Amino acid sequence: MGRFGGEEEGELTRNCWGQPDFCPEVDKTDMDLDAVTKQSVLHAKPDGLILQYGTAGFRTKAEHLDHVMFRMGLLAVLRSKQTKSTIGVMVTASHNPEEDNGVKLVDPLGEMLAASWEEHATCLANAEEQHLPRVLVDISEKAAVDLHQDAFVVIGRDTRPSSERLSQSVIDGVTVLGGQFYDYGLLTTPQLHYMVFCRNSNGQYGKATVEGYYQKLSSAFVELTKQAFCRGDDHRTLKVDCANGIGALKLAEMKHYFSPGLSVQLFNDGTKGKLNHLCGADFVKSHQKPPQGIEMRANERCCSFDGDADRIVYYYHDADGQFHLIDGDKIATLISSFLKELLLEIGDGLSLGVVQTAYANGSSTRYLEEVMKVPVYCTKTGVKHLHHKAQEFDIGVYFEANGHGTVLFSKAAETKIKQLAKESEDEKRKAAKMLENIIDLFNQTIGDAISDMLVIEAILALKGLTVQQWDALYTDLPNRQLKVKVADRQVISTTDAERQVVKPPGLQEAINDLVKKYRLSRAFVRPSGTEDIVRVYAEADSQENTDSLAYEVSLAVFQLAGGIGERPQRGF
Ligand code: 16G
Ligand code: MG
Repeated sequence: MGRFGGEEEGELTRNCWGQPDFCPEVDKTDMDLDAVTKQSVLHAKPDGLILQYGTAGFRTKAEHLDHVMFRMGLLAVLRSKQTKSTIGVMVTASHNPEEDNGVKLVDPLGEMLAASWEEHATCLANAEEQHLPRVLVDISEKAAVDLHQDAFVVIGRDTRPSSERLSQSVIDGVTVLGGQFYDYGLLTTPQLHYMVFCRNSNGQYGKATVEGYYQKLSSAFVELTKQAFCRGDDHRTLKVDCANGIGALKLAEMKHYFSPGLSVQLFNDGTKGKLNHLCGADFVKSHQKPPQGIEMRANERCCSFDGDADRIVYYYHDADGQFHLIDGDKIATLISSFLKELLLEIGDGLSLGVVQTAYANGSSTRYLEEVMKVPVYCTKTGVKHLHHKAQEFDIGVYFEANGHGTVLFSKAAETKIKQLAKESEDEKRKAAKMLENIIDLFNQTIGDAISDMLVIEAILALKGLTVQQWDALYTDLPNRQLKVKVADRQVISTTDAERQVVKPPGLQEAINDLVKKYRLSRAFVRPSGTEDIVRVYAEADSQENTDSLAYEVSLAVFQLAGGIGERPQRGF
């Protein structure tokens, strides 16, 4: 048998979508496909299992993922050769239950994997064992991969019990294709994104070590807050629910770097509870209640990370014991108003834009546009969509309501700010210096709970704002999210950043009629990218009306889009 598993070159075959294809003409001697075949047997694909590289990579029960991990190791090598850069592989399933796992690739600038490679990833993950070598060759050909190039892959993983073994499978994939690798072990997702960018910018973005990450963020935080703490406001504490995930380990290591400016008290640190179980940012946002395992006193500032620490939400109990959630929308508002003030001070005409999704509370959009006079844009759900839109501004703020977001500064904006911080006169220089530190404090590769937390804490300290004052910027419209089970969620297709349904016919008209019945109302539906369900979102003038609207829209989805199982019920 030859190195290509005995297949003849140029022979008519089927590609991974089952269409006839010609075996491509790449120099296969640069991939030891025999070795791949042998190793792959040790990471065999379960028969008939089809998975999709979704919004945030592959995600399913951990026991079904071994072959996917091995193959993403292979793919990372090809992507690294093609881009002539270091590529990241993160093993995590974020806020999903502990039994799940997942994997995503990180592109050279620390961004999410390019869309065309998501297709390659899906192809490779679903190839039957005997077609694997051919699919690898096919991808190399289609993507014009120079197989003579060296490849380097960095790997990180969260704290799930399955993650260590699965990241070993990634390493098997990398090494069998001759790639070099560095295994960072336990990392938050945003830390891995940071490492990738540091390496590909030759250290310009920062030092590609955990220590380098702690130092870069902490020194920016300390510099930025010097002014506030000089006023004597030096005793700030924050309670952090770490979702029993990786955020707890990393924050415990890091907190000494930014204390005494801020002291954090960690809860759900993984010593007792289960990952993401009744805690974490996703739980708090979707249930609109505090996590278990945290002691909250009236008016105390608390926040929750999700399982891989790329999302954050804040909250507090008021004196009457009422719970108040401060989600991604309000975080974006706080950050944008602070940035806008600084930009006015430096007066340099740099553009500021805010990017949201359809899930953004209507009150937040109104406040940003009408009170703050900031342009707001809406994209489809998923970080990559928001991130790309935010790159169009000098300064682009993006946040999903669920608490995932960051701020991007264009190269030109960064240069301008650095120059002003050196040259201009006093007031201007002070504002420019603050912006300079803010640039360093944000993780510009992806939303990062630790970095966002430090930015928020710095702003609150500098502005002398309490959590209640922040919350009072605007009042959220009551909102409700529901899930509907349908036979095939792909029967629903949407347009206008997921705000309008195109198919099935009649559904949008039905939603429009229902929305008309209520005041200040809005509703939309979209197929989830991470679960086998359709999501329904509604908001209106009162919680009662919102719940009623959400129920009626769910029923319309059930009836017009092939609902299965129990019909949606009134009351929650
Ligand atoms: C993923 C996305 C998140 C999005 C969510 C939507 C990334 C890194 N994460 O977690 O941004 O809000 O999916 O899930 O892109 P859904 O499609 O099930 O509503
Ligand atoms: Mg996450």
